[in-house]
Amino acid sequence: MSLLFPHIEPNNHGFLKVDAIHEIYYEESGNPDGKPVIFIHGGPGGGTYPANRSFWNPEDYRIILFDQRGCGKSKPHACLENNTTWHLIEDIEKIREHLSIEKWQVFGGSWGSTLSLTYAIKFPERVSELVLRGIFMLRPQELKWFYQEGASHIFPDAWVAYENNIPEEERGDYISAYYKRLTGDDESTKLASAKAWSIWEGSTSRLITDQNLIDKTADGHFALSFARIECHYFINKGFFDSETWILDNINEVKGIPVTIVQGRYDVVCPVRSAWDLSKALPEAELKIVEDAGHSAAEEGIIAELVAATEKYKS
Ligand code: STX
Repeated sequence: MSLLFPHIEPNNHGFLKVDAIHEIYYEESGNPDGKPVIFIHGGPGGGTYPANRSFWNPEDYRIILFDQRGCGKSKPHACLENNTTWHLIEDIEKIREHLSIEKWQVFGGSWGSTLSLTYAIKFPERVSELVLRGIFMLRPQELKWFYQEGASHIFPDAWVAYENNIPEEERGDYISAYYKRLTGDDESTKLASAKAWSIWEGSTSRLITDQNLIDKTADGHFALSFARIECHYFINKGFFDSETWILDNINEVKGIPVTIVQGRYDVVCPVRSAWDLSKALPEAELKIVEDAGHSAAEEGIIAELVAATEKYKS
């Protein structure tokens, strides 16, 4: 049984030209006079899907989705130029102004939580609430856990393909080794590396491995933007000027209601980060779902996310 609201089609969609290179896809669904919410997708590099519209009652909410630079329907695909956290923050403001929205709910999981928190730190007056899932703050220990050593001990079977894509002498720093291949001139190496990187994440995102998610992450078009953009952000440490930038600046969001939904067995973004965030934000509500992993598609996670959007709807 799905606890999501029924599938809906957008009432409006378009492309916003944000600079000389990038055009950003955005769409609006639900009630045009409802409470505005913006959905911030993961990765970075993941893109949005129609099911992402269904975390809110469409009678109550004006639901806005957009594909971050280089992802989904945004153009040019997988482009790393002019593509940093700070460009994405500016794009969110451009979409808000374009749609004449004063203030909105900001909803994001995984990298979507990183970007949601960063936006709220920069523009707290624009955020009515934060609904966050699978907390990721892009700290060195979080990257090391998933891309170097840690998650590899829980999924050694899935790790083999990620590891084998890189020659032994370069395995001391997988992010650098992948970056070289994902940004190099050899198209077949680039595609093979993108798939290996992306499938690793697809194989580890659900409590119970889901072949549909693995197939999605194995798709060449998806993998190229997902892997290239993720690796570009990670080698650049999220373009933050300190390793703990979000926690260092968390005081800026202290007036905003925050709900954090976190799977206990999230192997991509372990619960430690949600815990650290909730300690820094004592007013935030932390919901640990005992039988879930990282994905927003897991039942217990959906139930808590929908409970939060229902609570915040009026
Ligand atoms: N990246 C985490 C993230 O945002 C570190 C993310 N994790 N899994 C996904 O996105 C997919 C479900 C798109 C594979």
